[in-house]
Amino acid sequence: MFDNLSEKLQRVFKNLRGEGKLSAENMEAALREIRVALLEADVHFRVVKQFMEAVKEKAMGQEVLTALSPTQQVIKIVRDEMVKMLGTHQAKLRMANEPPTIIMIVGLQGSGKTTSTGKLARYLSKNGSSPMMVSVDVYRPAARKQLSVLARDLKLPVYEGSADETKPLELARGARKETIQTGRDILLVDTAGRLHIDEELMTELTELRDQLNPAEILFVADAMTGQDAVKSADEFHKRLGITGTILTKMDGDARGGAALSIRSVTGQPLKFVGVGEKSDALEPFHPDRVAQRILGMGDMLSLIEKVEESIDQKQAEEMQRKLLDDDFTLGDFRDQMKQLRKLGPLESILGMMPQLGPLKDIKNAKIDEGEITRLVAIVDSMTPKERANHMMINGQRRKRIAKGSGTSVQEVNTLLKQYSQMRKMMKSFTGGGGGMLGKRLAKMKLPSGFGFG
Ligand SMILES: Nc1nc2c(ncn2[C@@H]2O[C@H](COP(=O)(O)OP(=O)(O)OP(=O)(O)O)[C@@H](O)[C@H]2O)c(=O)[nH]1
Ligand SMILES: [Mg+2]
Repeated sequence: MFDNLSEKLQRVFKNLRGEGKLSAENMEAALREIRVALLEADVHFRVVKQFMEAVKEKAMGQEVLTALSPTQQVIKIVRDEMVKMLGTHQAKLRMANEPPTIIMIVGLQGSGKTTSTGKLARYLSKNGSSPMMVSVDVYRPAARKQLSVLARDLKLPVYEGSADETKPLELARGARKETIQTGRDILLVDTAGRLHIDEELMTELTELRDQLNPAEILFVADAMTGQDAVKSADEFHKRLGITGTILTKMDGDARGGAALSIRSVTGQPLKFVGVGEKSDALEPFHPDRVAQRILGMGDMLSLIEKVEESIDQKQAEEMQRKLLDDDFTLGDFRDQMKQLRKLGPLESILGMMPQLGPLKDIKNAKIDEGEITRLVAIVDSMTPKERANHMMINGQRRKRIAKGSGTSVQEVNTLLKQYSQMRKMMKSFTGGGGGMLGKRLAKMKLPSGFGFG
């Protein structure tokens, strides 16, 4: 569904990455392209405006993670804002304090209310609830029949109503009573739809709402109808106060932008998406996963997440300073190793960093978990003085350290050699003559341990 948008955004990021440096101009250009991509994907213009303002402000501002390259930062900002636009958290269904919880399903004709009622009943019963359904669509005889058939297939109860219950309010009242009497905890109320929002429908829905006091009023929006879905969501919300949206027909080929706009426009979360006609084609809506899918940069995004999770910003800056001041001790070396371990397998990290091109060979460094653990043990067996000054570690001391760490003198020697090499290498990167690579690395401030081996 988001194929087009996804493709365009990825192109923007790819172009950005191609630029050696992120300047105000290419940033402007990238932002312009992102804006056009969103509009073309049918995202509501007001939402686009908000989105772009937020991205711009952050991108130009100081709110940056120095462990990421400038391009990665732009991607991160766009990702964060996208998640925000979609709702940040997965919105759970609200439950009433006292059962039964009543959920009203509302929306325009043909949006998928009845289908979604069945899907939701199935979902709830699979998740430990015992739902009851009722259709209060008294205008089309087939409408209630449709829900009964669905319920029968699902082997879930539907309230059929008695002969004297001919009005929506009467049916709803009867259904609620039946729900309580049969010990069910949730009542799903499928309501009638109209081609357009009209007074009569709204009055009926507000009366139902006032009588039922529902925990949820879910607006069913047909993703295929684009901005119309956004507009009617907005109107339903103003008249009725919806508590969330079910977005149907996400399996279709709509551009998807409307889907991205409803939450921002109504202020109410997207709770579920319908992805097919069958009863099991309903998914809870996960803003982060959808953003991920749209940006289509799984690897880059997970790297960003890993860096966010595991790199202590202060520590990284401190490390940077130490490298520059030639103050990088064995203790720091150990700490870097520990950070590397938190980041996960070295190869996968390096694989995720396209701008490390010239450093690709380091992939062969092959530092594995066990090795890091051994290195850490060796450094731990040194005295603070030894860690501060590796030159003092003579043969006698090496023997002691090997014994203390359960390793061999050979391994201690190797570690010391690698540490010296790394210092030399890092110094050439971060010190004056480091050239392009050094400057880049310095800017990224990633754990420098991978220079090792
Ligand atoms: N592909 C696809 N089709 C869907 C989805 N949800 C509903 N439909 C189809 O949309 C059509 C209308 O669905 P209904 O559930 O009858 O819609 P409604 O809102 O109850 O319609 P009215 O009661 O007439 O207002 C049916 O053909 C459904 O199979 C979905 O997520 N994906
Ligand atoms: Mg219906």
